[in-house]
Amino acid sequence: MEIQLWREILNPYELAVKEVTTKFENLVKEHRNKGLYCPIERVEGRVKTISSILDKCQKKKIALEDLEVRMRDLAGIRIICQFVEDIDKVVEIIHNREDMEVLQERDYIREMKTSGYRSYHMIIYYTVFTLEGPKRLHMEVQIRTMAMNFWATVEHSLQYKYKRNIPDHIKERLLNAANAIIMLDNEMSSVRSEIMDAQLSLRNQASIVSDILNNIQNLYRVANKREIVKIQDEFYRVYSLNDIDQLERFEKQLDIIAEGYRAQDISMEMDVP
Ligand code: 0O2
Repeated sequence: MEIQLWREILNPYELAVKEVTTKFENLVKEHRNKGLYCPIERVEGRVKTISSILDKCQKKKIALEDLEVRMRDLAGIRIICQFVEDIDKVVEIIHNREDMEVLQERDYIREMKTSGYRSYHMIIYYTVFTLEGPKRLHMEVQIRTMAMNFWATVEHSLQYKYKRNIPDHIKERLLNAANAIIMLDNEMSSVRSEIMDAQLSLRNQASIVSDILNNIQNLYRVANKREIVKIQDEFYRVYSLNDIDQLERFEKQLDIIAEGYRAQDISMEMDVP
């Protein structure tokens, strides 16, 4: 097939990967902005490379004219979660979306592959809009924990190195590692709520500090120097107490001072062209 034709075929898949990645990333952002825990840690996306497509066509005896019907992972999204429990939540999110239609699901988490591979796979339909009009295409979504992802990435490199013929002694090691990863994920699940609390409060603290610094910076333009220095010193004092309630109280007091000076509006007014 001519390179030009490959590009024409793969372009809509690239668009689909970009759109779906952005949609999931935005979901993460929305959760964080609202101070909510997000079951998605990060999102990756790729269009299968031409050499990988040719390899798979050969292996699965797929004729090039059947490519788009039979190779359903030309577009692929990988959703990485922190905890195993998050995976079911992501699956539910995908089922509830109106822009994605689930065609097939494979649960390699409850039923691990003989290689030790674990991941939740979904094939979905997704529609992109191109010059030629709407195009409904297949997309593979792989959902797994960070630990499962680590294993799969390492094993994938070994598959490549040994041309899918990994020696038995390495296969055995990989299976041991896969079992260790099941244990690791289980251990992490047992302290999930502790970890989630810690992460939320860390993010909350970061957002309070950024709000305070924003206000101090704006006040620099309007308040007198001595007052600013006092506020700054007070901020360092409160910060060093390592007490989120005190920091929150300081943030509110500073909001009132800034409101008095209309300092909060300054940056917005300055942004207007
Ligand atoms: P690549 O290079 O990652 O794209 P189907 O795709 O449905 O026609 P298949 O391949 O049996 O048939 O589907 P399956 O088993 O759901 O696997 C699809 C993808 O999952 C694979 O794509 C891999 O990305 C991943 N995967 C499946 N099994 C393993 C495994 O044992 N180890 C690792 N590391 N990844 C695995 P490709 O096209 O095989 O490869």
